[in-house]
Amino acid sequence: MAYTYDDQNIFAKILRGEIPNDTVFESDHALAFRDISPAAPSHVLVIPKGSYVSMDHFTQEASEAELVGFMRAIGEVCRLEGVSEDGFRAIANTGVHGVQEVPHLHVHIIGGRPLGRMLS
Ligand code: DGP
Repeated sequence: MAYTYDDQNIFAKILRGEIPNDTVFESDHALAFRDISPAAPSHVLVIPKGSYVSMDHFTQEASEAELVGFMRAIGEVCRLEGVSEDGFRAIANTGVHGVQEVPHLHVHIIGGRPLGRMLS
């Protein structure tokens, strides 16, 4: 599948500094910031700095450095948020069926309370 990236999406604007964000972690390849509508005491969005719509797009086209940088950023956020020990959920809502609102790849890191099962 060929992907078209909309550079007017909200996360692209955040990356360009056009919209403020509450940054938790930043590296060469990733930015992590607090979700505007948190679902739990800790709710951080981790995004690659490159223009990728989804995990499929990202893993097809990103460099090794981008791939590693993104995964390391997720680990950093978990440690910084203190959710590694008790656990958390990492979610990448994707496409229409996944109810993805913002068409820039993002992984939700949600934790800080028991989350219950979620497989529906
Ligand atoms: P989804 O694409 O369905 O995974 O959800 C997008 C998430 O992004 C949703 O939890 C709310 C969050 N969000 C939307 N707009 C903004 C924004 O301008 N700033 C921040 N920090 N979060 C946003």
